Order: sequence, then C-alpha cells, then structure tokens
Amino acid sequence: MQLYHHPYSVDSQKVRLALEENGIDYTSFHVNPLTGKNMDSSFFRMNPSAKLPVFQNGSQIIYQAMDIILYIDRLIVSLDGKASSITTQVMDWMLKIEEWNPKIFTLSHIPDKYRLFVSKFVRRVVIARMSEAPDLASVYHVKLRDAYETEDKLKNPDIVKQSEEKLLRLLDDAEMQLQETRYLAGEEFTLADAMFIPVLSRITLLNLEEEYVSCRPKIAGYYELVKRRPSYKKVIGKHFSGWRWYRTLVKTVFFLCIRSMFRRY
Ligand SMILES: N[C@@H](CCC(=O)N[C@@H](CS)C(=O)NCC(=O)O)C(=O)O
Repeated sequence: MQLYHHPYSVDSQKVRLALEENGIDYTSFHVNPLTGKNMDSSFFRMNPSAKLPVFQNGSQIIYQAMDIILYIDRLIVSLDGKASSITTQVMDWMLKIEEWNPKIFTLSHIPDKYRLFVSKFVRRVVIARMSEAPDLASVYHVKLRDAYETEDKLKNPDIVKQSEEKLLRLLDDAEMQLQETRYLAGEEFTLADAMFIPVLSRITLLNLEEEYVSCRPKIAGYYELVKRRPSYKKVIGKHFSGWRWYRTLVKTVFFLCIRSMFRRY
C-alpha cells in the first residue's frame, strides 16, 4: 500500500492518523504542493485533481481523505473480522469535520506577499508541465482556473468569513461534546478524532491557538490528551517541533527562490 501525502497537509494527516491508529503499514511518498510537485505529469496522470492525499492498494487508487478512511475501516473489518468502528455518531462527526475545507481559512491567514509568490510559482509550474505533457493540457487548465478562482475567493470577505464561521461552529460543537465525553464520539478514540486532530494542528501551524483553542477549555484539554498518543507524535508532533519544521521550511523556501531566480519550473 502506498500513500502520497505531505506532513503539513490537513487531509493527509487525517489519513495517516487513521493508518497509524490501526497499525497499517504503508510506503510513504512525500509530495510538496508548495513546490508544485503534485503537478508533475507522473503524479498528475494518476490523480488529475493533483490534491493530496492519494492512497494506492494494488490497482485500487483512492483520492478523497474521507473515502480513504472508510476504505481503511473496511480493510480492518475484512482482515480482523471485527465490526466496523464507524458508528452513527462517529460518521456524523466525520461528516461535520469534512464539511470544513481548510484552504480559504489557511490562505487568508498567510501574508499576501508570500501567498502570491507561491501561487505565481505554482501557476508557472502548471504552464511548464502543460507544455511537457500536451495530452494533459485540458486538465492542467482546470488547475490554472482553480488557482485564479481561489485568488478571487480570497478577495471576497463574505467567503473568508463563511470559512471562519464554519470552523467556529465546528469548534463550538466539539467543545460542547467534549463536556460529555473524553473523545469526540465517546470514551474511546475513534476515526472521528483522527479527522479532527489535523484541524487543531492547522490552527497551531497558523499560530492561532490562543484565539481558537485556548478559549475552549475542553478542546484545549483534549488536544493535550491526544498529543500523548504515539500516532500524533509520529504523524504530526515530530514535524511541528525542532529541526524538522525548519528543515522543511528552509528546503521549500530555498527551492522556490532558486527556481524562480533561474526561471526553472
Ligand atoms: N477533498 C479532498 C481535498 C484534498 C486537498 O484539498 N488537499 C490539499 C492539501 S490538504 C491539496 O492537495 N492541495 C493542492 C492542490 O489543490 O493543488 C480530500 O478530502 O482529500
């Protein structure tokens, strides 16, 4: 089994937590969307949305984080003969979490000059790949249109506000639930938690913990609790502290600057 992902991608983290919690082995391939690696024609041919994560088991390729997690659950059921861990309550939480797309919220918290630099770089990568693989041109055009549409959305304060409000509703619902139970769907860790933790880690990455987490004491306590799990340490913790974080950042910035300077996309 192979997983194409990136350690800072929210949807990739959801899947990796689910895999780790279930003790499933897989071969990991890092694809950095900030450097446009997801636009390489070999990856793009397999996954024309260019989005991460992508999970491959033999000839089966699955694209959406939620679909991959449901597949993992089915795999566990068939391998171990256990009942599915996805109860109605777990599923309700998974759907609620899935409804919040972190893209607009994230981009709206990144200073314009950095965001526009990366977005221009990625557009140039798409154009370069289009000329290398003309048979994929129409699909690459969809990605270009997506990039322009995202910039338009970011200029619309209503869209930015909606994304934030959706996150606030999710956090308020979680805070209420965590007054009753230890984890999101009861006393045990479930796949709903595997999907929720990356939302919190994105808030941390954007340096917004004070504003969104600390003021919700139950979520703050829950966050401390899940950070002690080996799955969290492996999938998120080790990438968020110390040299790994700086190494990824420096490598990405260096790659973008050098390539932009020499116009090598
Ligand atoms: N609905 C997809 C969304 C995946 C997604 O948006 N992934 C982001 C990273 S978290 C990505 O790959 N962005 C790069 C791009 O859109 O080109 C899922 O659930 O997996």
